Amino acid sequence: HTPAHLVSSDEIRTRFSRAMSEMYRTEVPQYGTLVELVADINAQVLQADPALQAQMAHSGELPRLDVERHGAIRVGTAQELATLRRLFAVMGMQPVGYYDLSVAGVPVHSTAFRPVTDAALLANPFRVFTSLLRLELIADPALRAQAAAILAQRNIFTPGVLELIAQAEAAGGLDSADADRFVQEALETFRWHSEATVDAATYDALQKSHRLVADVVCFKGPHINHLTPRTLDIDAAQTAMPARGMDAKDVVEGPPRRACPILLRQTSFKALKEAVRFTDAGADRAGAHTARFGEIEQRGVALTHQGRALYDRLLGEVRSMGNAGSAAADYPTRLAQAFAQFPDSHAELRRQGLAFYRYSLTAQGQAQAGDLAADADLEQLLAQGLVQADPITYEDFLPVSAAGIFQSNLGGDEQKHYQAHAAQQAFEADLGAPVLDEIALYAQSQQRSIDAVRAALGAVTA
Ligand code: OOG
Ligand code: NI
Repeated sequence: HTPAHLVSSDEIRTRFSRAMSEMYRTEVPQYGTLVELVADINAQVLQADPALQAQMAHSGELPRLDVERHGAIRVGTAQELATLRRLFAVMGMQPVGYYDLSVAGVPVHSTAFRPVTDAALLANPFRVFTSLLRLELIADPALRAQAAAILAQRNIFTPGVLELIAQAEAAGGLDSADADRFVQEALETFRWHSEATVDAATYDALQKSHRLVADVVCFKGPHINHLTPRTLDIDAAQTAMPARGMDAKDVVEGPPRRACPILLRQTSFKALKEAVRFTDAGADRAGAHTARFGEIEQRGVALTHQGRALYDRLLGEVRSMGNAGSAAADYPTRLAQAFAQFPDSHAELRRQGLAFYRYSLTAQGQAQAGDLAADADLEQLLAQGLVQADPITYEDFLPVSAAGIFQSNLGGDEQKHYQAHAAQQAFEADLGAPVLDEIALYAQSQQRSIDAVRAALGAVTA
């Protein structure tokens, strides 16, 4: 627990996510437009769907909706990744999940830093999808060595933030004034720098290896490349984007539209072309770099291992049909057809053990708690209206979707292929810690809610 004079890590995370949002709004004004669009659509959806409004109010998710967003960054060295882990820990964010993007032609592997407890997620679920460049996937040994040498020379953290991280680790937190300083210093790591650290020729060579390699290696820091607000109707938002001047990606990544949303659906507006200055600027050409974009997402219920396996199988089937993948014109139709096999009511998802739920006593259940056995059958209690089951929101990411988002925003059409394998152990060694298993976290959260229901029943009976 946080000593009295220190602010909570939830509070630091909230201040940081607000500061990031303000900074990105100034850097990429279309992000501000997107946030406004999402707010309009969310208000309409909640007004039109009182049941959803009631369910989100009951689960405590309504107040977090307006502040909810994720961001993404890409770093180049183990030391950068390990220091980010310590920086995010000050804000109560732990590395959750391992994502291998090399299978999708992107030379990185990733984790998501996010809060993990039920209370912290409700307070502010801010997450940062964080990717580490896999230098070993640069084929040309000379270029690989050059990239490593360039990265070895940069320091993406201010001296101030390094001191404050150490101070927070030693004291178990920061007081309010230090928390504000920490936020300001940490922001510097995520800021956009238009001066590249390399000359135009080096940028071109790295860009040719993979556009992402140039993005990671050629700048002073790992600029935040998007921030993503949460919408309650991604199709409505997607349709409304062009009218507000945004160049929307063609398809929504993830599962199709359903009555009971599962996992995560995402779409983005394409990255902007921004002026950059190389170290030999003025010589021959004006530099430009495309990296930063906007994204929106709709979150649904978290799936069990079994539900996730079904999702992966159905998505795989749709994507392997024809060779255009999700670019094919009939992709949305095929996706919807394939997912007809995925039960689409919460009762079925629950009964078949496909998704996670948080159980609680209803008002009626509380009134009758004394007359009920602590080991009463949950489904029966649900049927009797004594217990209610709220879907547990998926707080993580999807590798195939992430690859789609990466690709649509790197520009260029070339599709790379890597003979790489998932390398979770190497990633964790670089991170300096194991990543948490997201499905275990959802299972624990569900189990805690069941234990609490049984305790409430037992407490009165005993
Ligand atoms: C990260 C792309 C992945 C998501 O929401 O799946 C991502 C990146 O482009 O760095 O943010
Ligand atoms: Ni994203």
